[in-house]
Amino acid sequence: MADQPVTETGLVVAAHSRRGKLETKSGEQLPYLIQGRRLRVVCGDIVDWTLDDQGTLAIVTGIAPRANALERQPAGRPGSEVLAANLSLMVVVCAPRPEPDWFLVDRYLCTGELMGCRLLLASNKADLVEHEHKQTTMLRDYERIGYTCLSVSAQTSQGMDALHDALQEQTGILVGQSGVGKSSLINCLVPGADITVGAISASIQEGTHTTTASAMHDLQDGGRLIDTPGVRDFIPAIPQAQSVQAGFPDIHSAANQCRFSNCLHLREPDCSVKLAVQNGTLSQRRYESYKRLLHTVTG
Ligand SMILES: Nc1nc2c(ncn2[C@@H]2O[C@H](COP(=O)(O)OP(=O)(O)OP(=O)(O)O)[C@@H](O)[C@H]2O)c(=O)[nH]1
Ligand SMILES: [Mg+2]
Ligand SMILES: [Zn+2]
Repeated sequence: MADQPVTETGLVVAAHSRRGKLETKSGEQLPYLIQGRRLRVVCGDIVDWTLDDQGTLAIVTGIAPRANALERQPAGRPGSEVLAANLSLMVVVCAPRPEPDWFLVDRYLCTGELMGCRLLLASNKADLVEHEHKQTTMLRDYERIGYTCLSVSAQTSQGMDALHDALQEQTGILVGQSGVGKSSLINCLVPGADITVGAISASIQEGTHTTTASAMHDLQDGGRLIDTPGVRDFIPAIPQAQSVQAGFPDIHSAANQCRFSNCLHLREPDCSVKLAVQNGTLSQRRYESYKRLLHTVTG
């Protein structure tokens, strides 16, 4: 009788529908194929695998329970789509060009909070000084909430040591609009990564969606970092309206004097969140982000 194939565990470092690449426990990288139609594997997943008969391909047979998952609601259809798993840190990348979408930044921060991730805002292209003032003002707002914001430049390497330090021993993910420089930052942090980067379109001043699949990279001195395709839209998969405020620490802490414990801070009387917006202790822009996201979640 033939020997039973030995099942081992591995870490998914690249995933494209049924195929991808995993890292074995000994650190070797192997291409994989998923067995069965129902399994859906993403970057960061820990999977069970056996070697195929040729000894060159890993056959993935199962996924370990996820500690957390980055999930979005696909536009126009119900349910949720998992984009990456088992993350300890989310780095939300923005830049003065393309024109920042701060509501998108807020949606990512909310998602990271609900996932229990550490959060970091990386403002890239700090070398584009003509935009410095506006960018700094926005970042100060986020710092006031308690988020760490780093001004970095993949071009001049400004701030890269601080970003490198923040990523130590973390499983991090870079998220943000197309063209903000996520792949460029990884090229800076990981010698030899050599990821293709794409120019900002001259006509519409937007990124050109250069990265098309997530991939995980090992950092020098420990830590891993996932590069993701840039997005135009990202609708977090949040099951209940009440959860949204748990993803906005500034709103959550202003809510302690609301008359109703289940106050959504919309039209309820004696709402301390609305009062905080009126007297300027809570950012009107963040409150608007909260309301827009709440509206999206509740349809
Ligand atoms: N001036 C300047 N340009 C940068 C910097 N970082 C990246 N860029 C440029 O911005 C453009 C987009 O960079 P990418 O790294 O491809 O951006 P991305 O976020 O990975 O984009 P997608 O893969 O489409 O999501 C390229 O032309 C880069 O050269 C920077 O620090 N300063
Ligand atoms: Mg990219
Ligand atoms: Zn309230």
